Amino acid sequence: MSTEKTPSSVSSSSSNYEVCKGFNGLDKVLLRDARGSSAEVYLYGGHVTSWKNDQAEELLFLSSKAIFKPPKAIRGGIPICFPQFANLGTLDSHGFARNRFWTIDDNPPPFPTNTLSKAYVDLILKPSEDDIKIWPHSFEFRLRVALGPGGELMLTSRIRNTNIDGKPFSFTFAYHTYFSVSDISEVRVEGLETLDYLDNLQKKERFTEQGDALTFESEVDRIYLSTPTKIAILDHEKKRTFVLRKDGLPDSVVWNPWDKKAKAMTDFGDDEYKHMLCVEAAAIENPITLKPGEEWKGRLELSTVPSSYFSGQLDPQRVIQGS
Ligand code: TA6
Repeated sequence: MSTEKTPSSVSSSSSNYEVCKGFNGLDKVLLRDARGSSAEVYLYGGHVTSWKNDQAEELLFLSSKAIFKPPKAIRGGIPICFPQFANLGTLDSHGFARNRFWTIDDNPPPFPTNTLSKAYVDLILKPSEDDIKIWPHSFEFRLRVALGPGGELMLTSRIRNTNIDGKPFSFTFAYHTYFSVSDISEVRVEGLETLDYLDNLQKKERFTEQGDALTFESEVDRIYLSTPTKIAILDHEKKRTFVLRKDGLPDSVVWNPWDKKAKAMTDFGDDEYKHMLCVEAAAIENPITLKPGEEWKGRLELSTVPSSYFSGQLDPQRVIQGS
């Protein structure tokens, strides 16, 4: 991964962000919140590659072998899977949004909710002629990436069907988030207990999760169905709990390639599986269908809480049931 250049600051009445050159000269947007948290978004893929708290600690995993060169998707951060999740269709794995160049949308339509901080940017993706050849639909995909007053990272996708031939279209979707964890064998995921899932390691056979929190000791690749709007990822060693909130995204994918798959991936370090976990807010089981003129919204909010026995935050139920 190569060097970076000095940013040029862009401040509009409502938002302020900086645009600069990232790895391989790719354009990226820097967001900074007054309290010190920050985020980076590459226009290539509309891809968040960094989210840091007010202590400048990186909260997302980005592979040291990530390739910042089209058509390869960036390994880590938050790739966006659209209009197809994984191989659930005729397109390449996870669709094409993650390996297209997005642009900054300086004149977005009114945003549904008030973004409290000014640290946000609006991106937009529209299909190219080549995209329409492989997926014959016209759409506008607007993505707002924002930092909240408490350092939360919020991604809001608005996808509109702009077909003029009256045709509806259907798609599947995921925020393929790579969380940075201290030691995968010390991590627990709370909120998916007793739910059904499709196991990608067993031909998508359907199983029911046992009662306890998820822990990890081997490869996992599962699509949990109809999951709660809040999920907790507890990293004991870091005494940190990630809280994932989601709207319009009923499913959750949990993935860790473990050692063998890690070795097989050229853009992933052999031991890096120990320090990452993907928990992905998704819409997979029931594809989203939009008629012309209709718009879908899918929102992800990530935050962290210190998890210690004293704060009671180690009691995931308090995290899941709390505000
Ligand atoms: O989200 C889980 C998954 O679909 C896994 O099956 C694995 O393939 C992973 O995504 C990574 O996919 P990628 O196409 O980025 O190599």
